[in-house]
Amino acid sequence: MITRRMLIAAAGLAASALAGAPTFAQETVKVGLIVPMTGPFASTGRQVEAGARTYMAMHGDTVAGKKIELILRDDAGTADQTRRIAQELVVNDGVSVLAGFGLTPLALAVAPVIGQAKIPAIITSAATSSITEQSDYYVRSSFTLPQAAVPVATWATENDIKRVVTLVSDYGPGIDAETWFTKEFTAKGGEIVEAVRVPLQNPDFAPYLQRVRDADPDAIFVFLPSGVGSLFMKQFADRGLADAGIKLIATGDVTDDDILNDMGKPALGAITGQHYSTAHDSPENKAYVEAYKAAYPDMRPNFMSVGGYDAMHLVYAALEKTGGDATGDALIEAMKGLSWTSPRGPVSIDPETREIIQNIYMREVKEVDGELYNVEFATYEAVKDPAKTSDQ
Ligand code: VNL
Repeated sequence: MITRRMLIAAAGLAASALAGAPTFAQETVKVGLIVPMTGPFASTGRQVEAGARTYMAMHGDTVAGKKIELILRDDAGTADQTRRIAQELVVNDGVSVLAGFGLTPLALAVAPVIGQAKIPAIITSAATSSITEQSDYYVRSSFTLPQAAVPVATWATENDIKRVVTLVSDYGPGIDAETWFTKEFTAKGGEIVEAVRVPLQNPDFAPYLQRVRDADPDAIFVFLPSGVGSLFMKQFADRGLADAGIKLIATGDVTDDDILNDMGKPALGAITGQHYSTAHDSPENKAYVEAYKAAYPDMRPNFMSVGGYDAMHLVYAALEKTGGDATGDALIEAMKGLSWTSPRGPVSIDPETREIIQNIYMREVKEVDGELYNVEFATYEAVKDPAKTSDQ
């Protein structure tokens, strides 16, 4: 005989079984963020983390019924560690997405891991064009050096700059910057007087800058990775290049908003091309800078931070599109073709190349209210990575 007491007990059991089971709406999607938080490129890691966390502060930590968990890991800028950490995050933590990768060799190190796990890796920082060709699971929220360097070259030829010395870090993004600046600049009638490549680690610019001064070009075109610009700017001033009338043109990595304010007078007047400036004038950027500074009062958001911010947007928007399906193939497919308004301006993900299509702004370093900023004065709209466009 079934008694009333037995029924109540059964109902209680069922209720507790339900309470114990993870309800669908509470499921967690883990995002593994691997960046250098220590070592010479720690500023990149700090900025990417701050951008990603600011996105979550502004948009909450649930999307499509899933709770988003960000797991931050420091690879100290060493490719072996990037690969090992990526493996651990996949196998032990069960992440659905990887993101980060402060430098090109670090991004390249995870290609075999994401290919095997079949999960997306969102590149927030590294900017050598060819990285995304090494796996179908890469998608980029940063930029590529050809994308930034070509507009700088176009602008130079239209502004009476005829003879240029190029100076770049001697690795992937530097070679990309040199190649694509030169291609555009010479196609439009400019002349490259000399091409200088400096070591990535501990560069001493002084001897090279002396050579540049002797060559007496109209301008020097420079690419150096984020963080290295301060030392360059000091030696540029010390060697009297600006006084000799040699103009500084560069990709925005050199006048990085993170360090620009400390560069002082020598940076004034530098002309750069890039996709993000703290000073970008839009409601979206105003809201971003405000939220960022509320959480990180001692920092200024730079282009690395916006790579972190938009990486999180990619995760959120892809999950919304898949209705919460966080399997790798569903996510990477959903990311292709997404478009949105970033703090940097209008952007989209090229479905063919998984590269970000974005405006490249020409900027001049100016003093505004006692601080140095990259002030935008011209826009090249919806620039694709030229290294992957067949008509180039
Ligand atoms: C890279 C490109 C790194 C641009 C950067 O800063 C940068 C890279 C650390 O691809 O290694 O500003």
